[in-house]
Formats: sequence, C-alpha cells, structure tokens
Amino acid sequence: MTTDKSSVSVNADSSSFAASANTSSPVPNSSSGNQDQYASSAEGVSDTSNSKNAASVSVDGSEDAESKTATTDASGKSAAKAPVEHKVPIIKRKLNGYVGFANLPKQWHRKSIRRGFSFNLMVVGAKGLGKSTLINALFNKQLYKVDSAPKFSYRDPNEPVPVTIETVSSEIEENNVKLNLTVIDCPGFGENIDNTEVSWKPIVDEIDRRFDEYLEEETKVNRSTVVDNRVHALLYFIEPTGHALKPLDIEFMKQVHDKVNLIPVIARSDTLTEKEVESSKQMILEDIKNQGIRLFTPPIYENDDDETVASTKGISEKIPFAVVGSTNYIQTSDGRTVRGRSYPWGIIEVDNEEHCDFVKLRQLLIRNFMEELKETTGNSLYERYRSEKLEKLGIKQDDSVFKEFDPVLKQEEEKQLHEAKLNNMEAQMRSIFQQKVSREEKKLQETEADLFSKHKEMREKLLKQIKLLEEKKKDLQKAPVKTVSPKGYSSPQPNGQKQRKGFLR
Ligand SMILES: Nc1nc2c(ncn2[C@@H]2O[C@H](COP(=O)(O)OP(=O)(O)OP(=O)(O)O)[C@@H](O)[C@H]2O)c(=O)[nH]1
Ligand SMILES: [Mg+2]
Repeated sequence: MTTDKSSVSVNADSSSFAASANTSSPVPNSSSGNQDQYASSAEGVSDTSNSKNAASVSVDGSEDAESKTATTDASGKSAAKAPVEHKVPIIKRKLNGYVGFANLPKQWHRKSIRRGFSFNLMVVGAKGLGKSTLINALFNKQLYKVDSAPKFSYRDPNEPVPVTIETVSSEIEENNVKLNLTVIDCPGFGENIDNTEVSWKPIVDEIDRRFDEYLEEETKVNRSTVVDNRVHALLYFIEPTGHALKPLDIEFMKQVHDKVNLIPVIARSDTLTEKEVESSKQMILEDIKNQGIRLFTPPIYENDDDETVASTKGISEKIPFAVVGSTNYIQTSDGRTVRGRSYPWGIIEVDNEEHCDFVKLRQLLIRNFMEELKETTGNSLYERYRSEKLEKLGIKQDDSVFKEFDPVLKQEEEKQLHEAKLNNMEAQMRSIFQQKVSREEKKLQETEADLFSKHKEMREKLLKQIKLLEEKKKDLQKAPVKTVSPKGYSSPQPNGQKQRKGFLR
C-alpha cells in the first residue's frame, strides 16, 4: 500500500479488510492505520453481517476491550491503555478497520468525469470592450473571432438599437475533463443613449426565460433529462473611464443582481494607469455598496485550510477585476513567451498578477469556484425565482408539511409548544382572577357606599326626630299643667307633682 489515501481505499475492500483484521495483523502503513483508528472510533457505525465474522468487528460494551483493540490496530503493538471510567455505561458498536466511505469523493470524481461538466456564462458590456477576447483568453480557446481592427458602420443616433442574445456553445477538454461551455453574449447593450428598459430588458428576460425553462423541465414526470441552461455567472464589463459607474451600469446591475452571480470587471484596464485603476475600483465599490447591489463573493468555509482562506481572500480583494485580454503570444525582452499586449513602452502580460487581475478572475470563474457558482445559482438564485414565481401563481408551500422530520427537533418543538400553552393558560387564569378580584372589589365599594348613604339617611332621620321631640318637649314644658279628674274635675296631684304622659315621664 502507498501512503496515498485513495489507493488505500481501493485495496481495502471488505474481504481484504476482514482478513487483516481477523488475524489482528499490524497494518503496515501509517495512513491506513489512521483510517482504522478513525473508523474504530466512529460511534454507532455497525455492520451486523461483519459482526458475526470474527473478532475484527466486535459488538462490545466493555471499555477495556475497545481501547485495547484500537491501540493494537493503530500501532500494531498491543499497548493496553488504562480503562477510562464512565459513570453511564455506553455501549459502543464499532467496526475495526477501514469502512470505505472515505472513498466517496473518488466515486464522485469518476462519476463527474463520466458525465462531464457544463457551465453557462453570460457576458454583458458595451461594444468593443474586449468581451470576446477575454472569453477566448479565459478558456484558452477561440470561441469568438476577434477583429483586430473593428469595423465601424454609421447608424442614426435617434434609432434605438435592439439588444439581442447570441449564444455560443463549445465542448472543451482538459486532462480528460470535458466542459460543455455556453457563452451568452448580448450585442447591442449600451448602444442607446438613455438607459430605458430597451437597454436591459431583453437580457433580464433571457435570464428569466432560462429559469422558466428549467422550472418547466423540473415539473415534468421524467426529470432525468433536465438540462441546466440557467445562467451560472454574469461577467459585467465596465468601461475603463477611471471614474465611478455610469447610470446604465447601476440600473443594469440592480436589475440582475438577485437573478445571477454578478461579477464586475473593468475592461481594457491596460488603458488606465495603476493609480487610476485603484481609484476607479474604490469609486465603483462605493457605488455598488450605496446602491445595495449584491455581487458574487467566493465563500470561505470553516474547514478551509489557511492556504485556501488566503487564496479566497486574495480573489475577493480584487473585485472588480481589472482585466486585460489577449490571445496573442509575444516574446519578452528576457526571452519568455507570454500572452499579452505589446506597447512601445513595454508588454502587458495577461497571466501576470502584477500586471492585471486576469488570473484572479480565472481562479474565481473556473479553477476554484465554478461549482460554487453553479450551486449558488441552483440553491439560492433559482430557488428564490422559483418560489416567487409559484407564489405569483397562487402556489404556496406549507412548511409544516414539507419540513424534514427530526425527532430531536420535533421533541424540542413540542416542548416549546407545551410551554407556550402553559404560559398562555397561566396568563388567562391570571386575567380571570384579576377580573374576579376587581369585580368583587367593585361590589364591596358599592355596598360600602350604599351602607354609608343609608347610615347617613338614618342619622339625618334620627336627628330630625330628636329635633322634633325637643321642640315638642319645649312646647309641653311651656304649656300650663291642667289636671282633669275622671268626672271632669281637675284635681291637684298629691305632693304637688305634675302628671306626665307617655315616654316623657
Ligand atoms: N487595449 C486593449 N484592447 C483590447 C483588450 N481586449 C480586447 N481588445 C481589443 O479590442 C477590440 C475589440 O475586442 P472584442 O473582444 O471583439 O470586443 P467585444 O467586446 O467582444 O466587442 P463586440 O463583440 O463588438 O461588442 C479588439 O481589437 C481587441 O484586440 C484589452 O484588454 N486591452
Ligand atoms: Mg464580441
């Protein structure tokens, strides 16, 4: 076995693996040893057919046995490790040795080579900005015939120039990898004086038409033959004025930025000085930011190594790419043959990163991020278009139906739902209680007020009566006392006392 992981994977089919594992023979190669170790540490990976086979695949609960086997397999020596204590016994099912899924990228690679790749690139920019030359240089193939001295024909400036769509397809091959390349050119763009719909609508319509075509294909019963004609990237050529964007540039970019992976380039940058390129880039980026235009920026992933991260950052920093296009090979003064443009003051090399950003653009578009561009088109841009289109047709997705079932997530959701329910009930009960309390309070207040008024009324009544009686008393005291005998005579009371009547006695 070699140290190459892929060759290890080819050799490590199930029979050879079982044989080596059965005899517990040391693995002669450190890389395969690592893979064994990796596989043996994988929890939950079980193979019941192999488990009957031998000691190699053990369905074993003891920690001792596990650590021992792992150490033996990895190093070839049986150096037993001290057992690690677990409070909760964990039953681990493990496969000793190489499983084989590390070979998946290779399987994918073979399959992709067989199928071939496809890429659809749209180029938009004013006439003569070097679009065709740049495409020829990027793919190192003459997809377009470029006139060294473009012909000029007179046209009436008041006559609107229609924007048309021209497609060129070609199969290119590099190291047995086939790429079906389609370039969509839009002649006529930028030739009208104003930036009305006429200038950009046919291009937007073409992007939409390609999405629609894909959507239609996708909804057919047989989807195995769906061809992806969607625009995967759009190279937008900015005129090398040394200034910021023109109104048409802004309008066009705004029209397409959420439909395609937009990549701006400053065309024919050899006509600008280094300083002009820098200041122009700054102004363009400012305009793009202020207008809320989204550009394609290469992503950085968590598992990217430092080199990849640095390279990706290096690409992003160069946007918008100041490019120079040429397919001509010329001889430099130091004897090199380079692709470039020759001037009396020197040679501008297309593939020299010190001279222009052509290499960085090629890295983004072809070498490093072509698949990413396609993925973004399918997963994000097309998805957005598709859902908007379906919504317009009155079709809405019921997320509760289409959500993938994840038991943990489901449990969590149920828990949250239950808690929300409880909170709701508690709030309801609290408000009912509050209502009852305030109702009782109101009743008490009313009764109190009632009692108070009754009390007041009675008091007043009593006071009146007292007053009345006082007056009567006074009257009676003032009146002369007459004693009337039963026979009509008045006789004086014994002891000179006056006879009093009723309760005033
Ligand atoms: N100085 C300079 N000239 C360039 C560059 N790229 C292309 N040219 C020249 O510009 C002219 C037009 O180039 P094309 O590639 O045909 O430009 P185009 O944008 O495809 O033109 P249309 O298809 O007519 O819109 C040719 O003479 C090229 O040699 C460049 O980077 N710098
Ligand atoms: Mg052209």
